[in-house]
Amino acid sequence: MATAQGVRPSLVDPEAEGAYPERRRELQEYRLRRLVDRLLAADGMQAGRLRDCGVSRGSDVGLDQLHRLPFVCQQDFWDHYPFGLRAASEADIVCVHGSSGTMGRTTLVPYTAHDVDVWAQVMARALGGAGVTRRSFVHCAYGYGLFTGGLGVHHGATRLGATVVPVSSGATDRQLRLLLDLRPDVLCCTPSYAIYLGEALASTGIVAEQLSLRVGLFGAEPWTAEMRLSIEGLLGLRALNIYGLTEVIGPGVACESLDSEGLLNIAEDHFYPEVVGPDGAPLPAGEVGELVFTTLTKTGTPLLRYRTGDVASLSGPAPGSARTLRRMSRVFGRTDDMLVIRGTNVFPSEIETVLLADRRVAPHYLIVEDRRDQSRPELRIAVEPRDPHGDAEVLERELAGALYARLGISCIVRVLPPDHLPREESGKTPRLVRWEHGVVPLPGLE
Ligand code: DLL
Repeated sequence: MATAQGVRPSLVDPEAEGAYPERRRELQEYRLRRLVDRLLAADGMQAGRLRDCGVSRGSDVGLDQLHRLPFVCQQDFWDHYPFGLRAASEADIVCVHGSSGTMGRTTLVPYTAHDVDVWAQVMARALGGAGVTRRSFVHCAYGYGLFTGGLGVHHGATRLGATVVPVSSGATDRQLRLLLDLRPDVLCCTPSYAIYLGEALASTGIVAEQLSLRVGLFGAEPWTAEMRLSIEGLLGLRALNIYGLTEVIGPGVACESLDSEGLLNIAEDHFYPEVVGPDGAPLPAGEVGELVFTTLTKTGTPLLRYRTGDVASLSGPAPGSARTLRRMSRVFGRTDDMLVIRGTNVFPSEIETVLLADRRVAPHYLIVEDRRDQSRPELRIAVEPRDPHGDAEVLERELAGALYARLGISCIVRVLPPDHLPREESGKTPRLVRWEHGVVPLPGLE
């Protein structure tokens, strides 16, 4: 496997990944109609909404009129907790996955054997696009459990015939030992855990060149180009972005490949993407809005027009690539984590871009939205310096200046001592905290 820029990894499923776009659209159209028939037959909440729109069979709908069909959203999962959106019979469900959701409420999603098969297939494609082959050794440090990260990568790696080491998350000392002893070429984990692992390695005096890693698939939380550089520097690999969500399937909905030019190829033969504005109206390619997915082939919990809350844009296929799939940008943020500070809209990832562009800043930060005075919200930002002996006051002043120049708002920046910010060893790292009353969420940020 080569990871240099310009490498074109072969397709795992040429018929699906390399189909003529017109041919794929016919397939999507056909699958959409069958999906609508499945939803109507299940006679659940989504069937009711379809009938309210005058749809009584699949042949009533087409991709051109998709925007007229009703949405489904996370609140619907909560309102019908635990399994109210299930469309298959109980006997056909083979597993349940879940996420704690962005508002801390659990969303549970039942999968059929068919869904798991689709998942393995799209994950195998994602890994293949990163140059992973049957000869690869995949160190999977996503959590195994209700969270889809660990098992999703696992299904895809075994489908591909690679060797997967199901290390799961946490127990970092053991992870380091396995990275050295088993010499995997592929690492899969959250980007924040990749940083954590890289720093733990560096603290033991091991340099990236002593590792055998060549590529990593990092996702499950937002990250920026600046974070990518940090990970690549620490671990000596090519860092690719993988996206997905439990409600739709888990990881594998979209993934960068070595030749996708920084955007993520969408498995759009299974997950039909749209981007909509705040009013729900579809936006043209290139415009940034909320991602919406229709799960064309799922049977356990099929979803018509699921509003993800994730903010991104759509693009056509990578020019000259054998992959003809449409691509999506990285996720810029979530509709529910967009901060409105004194009238200015800010996504936490824009703040990350500014912070990590400064080489004096370590890739750890926390944004505190201070709303104790509702009429004058403040952003307080904690960072850690790479060099503990640097001038903290100068760094604070200069970062505040850079944030003002980029975002147009003044922020209070505090440089805290190294290792002062909380690290998450077993999952997604919270980067944003709201402070409405009580004591400061992080000492030193007052
Ligand atoms: O995070 C699935 C996953 C596992 C994706 C491993 C990639 C790798 P959930 O726990 O349901 O599923 O969380 C889904 O995480 O709606 C996004 O807000 C966020 N997310 C996932 N991948 C990315 C990414 C998994 N690459 C929620 N960039 C989604 C930014 C991401 N955000």
